[in-house]
Amino acid sequence: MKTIVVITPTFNERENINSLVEKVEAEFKKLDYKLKILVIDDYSPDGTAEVVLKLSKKYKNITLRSKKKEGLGAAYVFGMNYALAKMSPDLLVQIDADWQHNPSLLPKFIKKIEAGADFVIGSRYISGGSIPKNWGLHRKIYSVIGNLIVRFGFGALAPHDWTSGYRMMRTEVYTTVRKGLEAYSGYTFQVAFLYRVRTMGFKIAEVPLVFVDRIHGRSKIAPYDYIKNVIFYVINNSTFIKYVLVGGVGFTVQAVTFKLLNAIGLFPGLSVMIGSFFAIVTNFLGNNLWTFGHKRITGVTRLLKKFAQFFTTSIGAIVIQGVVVSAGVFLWGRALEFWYMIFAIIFLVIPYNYFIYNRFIWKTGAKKN
Ligand SMILES: Nc1nc2c(ncn2[C@@H]2O[C@H](COP(=O)(O)OP(=O)(O)OP(=O)(O)O)[C@@H](O)[C@H]2O)c(=O)[nH]1
Ligand SMILES: [Mg+2]
Repeated sequence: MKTIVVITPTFNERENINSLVEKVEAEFKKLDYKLKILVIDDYSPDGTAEVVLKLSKKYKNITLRSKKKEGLGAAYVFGMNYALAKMSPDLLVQIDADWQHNPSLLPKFIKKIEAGADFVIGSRYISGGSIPKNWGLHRKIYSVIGNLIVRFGFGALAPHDWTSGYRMMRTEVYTTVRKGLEAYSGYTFQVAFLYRVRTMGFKIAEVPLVFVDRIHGRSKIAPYDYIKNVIFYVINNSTFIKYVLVGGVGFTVQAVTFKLLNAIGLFPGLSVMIGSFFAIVTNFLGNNLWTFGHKRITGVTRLLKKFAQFFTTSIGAIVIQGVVVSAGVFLWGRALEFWYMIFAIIFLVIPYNYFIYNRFIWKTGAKKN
């Protein structure tokens, strides 16, 4: 029989933990799994630990570990490492103690695993899932926008819910992604964890989660800090967002040079060429140092060779804009000429360059050439 370890982190969940544990126990009566429950409590001042100790007298499969307060991610890393060392799990579960993650979904999670998934998420952003109707507008916006930023940054159509903390996984998923996870001691842990799971190519499934508001106790999340940390994490890990930001700087350099040179009396045709050259240099350096920093080109000869290649491919972007703007003017006249250029940049130049950079300039294994 397979062993499943359900880990729940607690901080001041005295009013929730008893009924939650009872419900998890009840769910597993119907299932052919050996259940173990692991509560990671950060010395909650409200006496959560005493309630768990009482429960552990009634159910022999409950373990309580207490530690100093270090945040949600730290509690999970501690709990998962403990489970690996002492509880021989085949499956691991992350569940909040505050009843926002209904244990009645656990059999559905297990079905997904049995059907071949490695990692299952209780998802609020798929059909059948939802966030609380009574949440204030700002909380709804934080949650929805936070998820969209992550999905856009990572180019991820799926999974749909990156910040949900209701998850089940095969143990090997954790052992594969665990290295370095200690760095994410707070709520960003969930995003960093899932990013690694997805990057390693594990099969991810989602189960709709109706996420209700807490009834007892208080939320520990600081939404503003949370979304700020998530955005930093995504920017730091998303090649595409870095590429767009560097492109924005390049565009600004070009515009400023153009205006300055024109102001000192240079012929605009010449200013625009000098401006484009500066933008190309800015893009090359910015992308080499930051966007593709993990594949950085080094050495004077290689840098010059790659810059020549970069310069040549940039001509493609110039031609694309030339063709689109000319076609626009030819078909619909000059009134919208600026917008033809913007259209060409957003829908053609950005994808074109991104493709070329990944495929030719900073291609994987580029060091060998
Ligand atoms: N051990 C431990 N548990 C924590 C810590 N912070 C939060 N938790 C627990 O993690 C779970 C989720 O925390 P919540 O504060 O409910 O966060 P949330 O569910 O994202 O936010 P709400 O929707 O506002 O409840 C709960 O079971 C908390 O008790 C912590 O620092 N240590
Ligand atoms: Mg909660």
